[in-house]
Amino acid sequence: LIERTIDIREAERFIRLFHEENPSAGDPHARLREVARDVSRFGTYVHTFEELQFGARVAWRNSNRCIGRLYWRSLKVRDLRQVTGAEGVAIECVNHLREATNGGRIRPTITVFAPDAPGRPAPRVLNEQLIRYAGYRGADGSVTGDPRYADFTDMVRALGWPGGQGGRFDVLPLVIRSGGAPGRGRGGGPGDGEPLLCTLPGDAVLEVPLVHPHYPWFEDLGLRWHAVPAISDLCLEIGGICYPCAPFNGWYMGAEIGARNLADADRYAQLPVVARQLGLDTSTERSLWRDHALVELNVAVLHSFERAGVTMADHHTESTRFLTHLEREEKAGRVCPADWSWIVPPISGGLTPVFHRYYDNPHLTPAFVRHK
Ligand code: HEM
Ligand code: NRG
Repeated sequence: LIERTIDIREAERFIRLFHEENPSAGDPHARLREVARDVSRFGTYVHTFEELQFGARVAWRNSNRCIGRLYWRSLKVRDLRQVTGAEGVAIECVNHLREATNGGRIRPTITVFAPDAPGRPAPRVLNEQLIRYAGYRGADGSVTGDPRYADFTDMVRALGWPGGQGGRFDVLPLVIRSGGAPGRGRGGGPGDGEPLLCTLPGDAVLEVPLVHPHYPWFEDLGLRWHAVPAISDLCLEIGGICYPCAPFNGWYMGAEIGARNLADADRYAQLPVVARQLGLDTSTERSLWRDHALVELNVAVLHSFERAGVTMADHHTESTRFLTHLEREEKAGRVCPADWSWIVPPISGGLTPVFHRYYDNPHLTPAFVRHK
């Protein structure tokens, strides 16, 4: 929510960057004057489509936690800034998933909805990602499903979500808080009234059942994961303007699922289950049963996505691509900000080249930021 005008210095810095990196856009001076005038009159200004597209791509390029940035120039930008209502946001999030999923050939995509304007906050998606699994709390304190979303699941049930099948992989509904409207006596506060709940239609959610290339019993674990990671709770900040509703996706790196979502003790905690099936000695850490089970789980994830024809990267390939990206950025005369602790994969870190070096890590804009 912005009550005041946007920061003109941020706007000017962005316009200069846009013209520097896009020589065909010509001299920035006319545009700078226009932007300064709009900001002084209206407290904000409107990006051209080219500025928006460039801003979103550079926000990806500046994402210091992201190993997948080699293809930042090919991000598909869906301009839906005219959509200001919760229903419209829900419909277009579903369309985003359909277009980005593309039958398994995943296309990195961002949908940009209306920005915050002075006194008129924009709508927001409250889900952390467009597709996430519910976590149902049992009477004994255990959770069925993804424990990470137990609080969120409580919240949507309080809002009237009847709940799915009560299973381990029930897709949560979208929860969209509508924006405020000017002059409606809302005091500029974000959408009063209940947020909108929207069940994702089945054809918008591609999922992959997990099997192992050598162990038939693996299928009986009943594990699965969704094809598309689509982060929906970060603000896209470009030239002083905040787009609070700008869900984006790329494809998964297998280890995100195999070494974290299904392996973490506070998530699906599958390592003891896999180890038991493998007949490993779990009575001592020195048998490295956890490590062995972790590798087999990750083999299953990569194999299953490949079998299903769904785009996924392995951590070795994605690490090599990231070093190529670093080289290209250096050649272009830019520093590539990177956070070692997020870039290094959560499995076999030292086997990947990204482990064996340090990185610059300045905070650059445009950027994806977490607002309160
Ligand atoms: C984080 C991979 C596309 C922006 C990450 C992480 C991985 C990753 C492994 C760390 C996640 C974690 O540890 O939980 C990839 C791959 C992509 C891709 C393989 C394939 C194309 C994108 C795109 C964007 C993006 C298209 C934005 C336009 C980010 C951001 C984070 C991140 C902002 C940090 C998220 C946070 O702070 O929670 N990415 N990414 N990535 N990525 Fe990417
Ligand atoms: N680890 C999270 C997803 C974080 C972002 N990862 C990507 N992003 N691959 C998870 O759901 O496991 N992306 O835009 O492709």
